[in-house]
Amino acid sequence: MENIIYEKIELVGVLQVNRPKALNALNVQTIIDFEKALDKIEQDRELRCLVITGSGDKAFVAGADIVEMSKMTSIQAKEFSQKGQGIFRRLEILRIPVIAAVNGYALGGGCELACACDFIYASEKAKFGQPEVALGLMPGFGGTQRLARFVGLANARELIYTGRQINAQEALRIGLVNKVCEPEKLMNEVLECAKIISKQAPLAVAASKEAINDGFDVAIDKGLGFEVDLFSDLFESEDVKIGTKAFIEKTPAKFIGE
Ligand code: DAK
Repeated sequence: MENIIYEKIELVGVLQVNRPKALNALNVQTIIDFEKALDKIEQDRELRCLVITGSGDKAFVAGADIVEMSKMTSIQAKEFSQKGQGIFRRLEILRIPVIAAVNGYALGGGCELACACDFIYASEKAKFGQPEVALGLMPGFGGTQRLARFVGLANARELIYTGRQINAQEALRIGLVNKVCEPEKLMNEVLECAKIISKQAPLAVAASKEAINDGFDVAIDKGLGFEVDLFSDLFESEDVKIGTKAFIEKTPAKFIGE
């Protein structure tokens, strides 16, 4: 893979978008490489958490590749948009949590990529924005749908209609990011959080993710129904026995993911 670096640190996958010369902008090749990495990640039953970040110290992802986009026909734009949306959706419904480690610019498709993750930690140097309207475009990788789920409709509208950039502190204030870290500490903080997630019962974490995602858009009674079903299903797992027994015996639980 030319534009994606993927490595595993114990049970945590780290996927790095790697086109630092173009501030990690998503061109067609990067999207293809991303798809390949995701194929591998989806099949890895050992993984407990995925972290997404950008190469270099300047950008997470500065958006879709504007140079490439400027030459696209509307048919190519549709294919590009569908491919990008497909990847982001796969991340959103991946059975393990995905954390965005935003180390710099997260603009346009970069902000949309971060919003397709479960939550975001940012470096003090991070900048977020949806500048598409300044290019005659609109968000095409889910920004009109997902940003509001992080920051509410009014904040999302303002960001999308003005195209303005916000810094990490403002992103924290409006709920786009969970935590702001010193740049050199960002990855450690994210990996620390991923490690804590990795120690929990994987089926329980996956079921929680599914209930949160599926329940978000439906009437509360329907969402609570999803929770009941997923909650009761867990009682068929070994990990419930392991977790509850460990609590009673006052020993640490060692989950097996079954
Ligand atoms: N695409 C291509 N190249 C980019 C890029 C991008 N998005 N962002 C930066 N680069 C390149 C620059 O052209 C420059 O290349 P060279 O000139 O060195 O060859 C290099 O990265 C370094 O950037 P700068 O020299 O500009 O660095 P600065 O520090 O001065 O500025 C910046 C950093 C992030 C403020 C600036 O680079 C910038 O404004 N970049 C563009 C940010 C942006 O507008 N991003 C949103 C892109 S639009 C859709 C699907 C998806 C989308 C839309 C529709 N469908 C098909 C419906 C998504 C759209 C977007 O994401």
